[in-house]
Amino acid sequence: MATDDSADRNLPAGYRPPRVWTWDQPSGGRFANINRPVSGATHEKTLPRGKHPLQLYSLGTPNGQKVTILLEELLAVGHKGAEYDAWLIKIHEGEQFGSGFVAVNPNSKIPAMLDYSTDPPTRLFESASILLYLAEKFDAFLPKEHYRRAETMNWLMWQMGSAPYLGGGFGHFYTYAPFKIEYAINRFAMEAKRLLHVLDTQLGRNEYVAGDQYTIADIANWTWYGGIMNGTYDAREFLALHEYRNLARWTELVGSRPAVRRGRRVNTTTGPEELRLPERHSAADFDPPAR
Ligand SMILES: N[C@@H](CCC(=O)N[C@@H](CS)C(=O)NCC(=O)O)C(=O)O
Repeated sequence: MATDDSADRNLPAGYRPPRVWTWDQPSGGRFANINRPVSGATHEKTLPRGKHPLQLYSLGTPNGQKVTILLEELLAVGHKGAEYDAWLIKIHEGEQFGSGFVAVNPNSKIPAMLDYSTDPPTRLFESASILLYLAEKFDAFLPKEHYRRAETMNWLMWQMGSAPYLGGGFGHFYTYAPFKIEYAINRFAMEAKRLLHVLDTQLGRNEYVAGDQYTIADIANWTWYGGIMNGTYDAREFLALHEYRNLARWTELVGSRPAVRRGRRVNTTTGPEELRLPERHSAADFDPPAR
């Protein structure tokens, strides 16, 4: 509840929250047309199914790329069972509200996955849940020793808890909101810098996020924190990202892995043409198209 009795400083000036909030106007901004205050399907639509046991329904955002990077890493070390079909879900067109998608993820967010190698098929949603499921299924990128495993989980959960501040808070108000709100930008720039400093400090003491091994904690954090270092939200100058030298080292280290380079292309539909791969159904899809 607001503590200041004067509404003059509110934005817009004079605004007072009503006694009961009602959904009577779009909020403006990039996601206004798809946001609703209720969950559930808006239309009937079955999901496509390809030939592999793992069916991924996603988009090449930081949360989506986590899964495709791990799948490409698993394939790179020889886990043939990690072959997958990656289908595109156009979230800006509301495809996450189709009945088939909602049956896999009642929260209507990418990434979502079905594993048909189990009976009944296993449904998966929440990117960290998918990472953990795959790491356990293939016994890879998740250390077994007590301390290392706990550290991996610590940093995996830290990333999941911090993403709404980095993306939904800083990214939203600095980049996507229809107008700039100083209060919101200050609040979330402060938090974004604090988070960047947490990770930079950890990477000053360790080669990888959870210690001396590359794990699912690196994959989860790289798509977000490596992303912002590489230009997401166009905030390099605003957040003085050059200050985070350890983060810069690790961003480059992880980003140069061939599986990371492949995984980040999957379900990507924007950016340079050669880095896009809207759908992926086999390793051959990465080959440059014949001219
Ligand atoms: N905590 C979820 C967040 C997933 C999420 O926010 N996905 C976004 C794209 S990165 C989405 O599907 N947005 C569509 C919408 O909000 O309707 C996860 O890590 O999987």
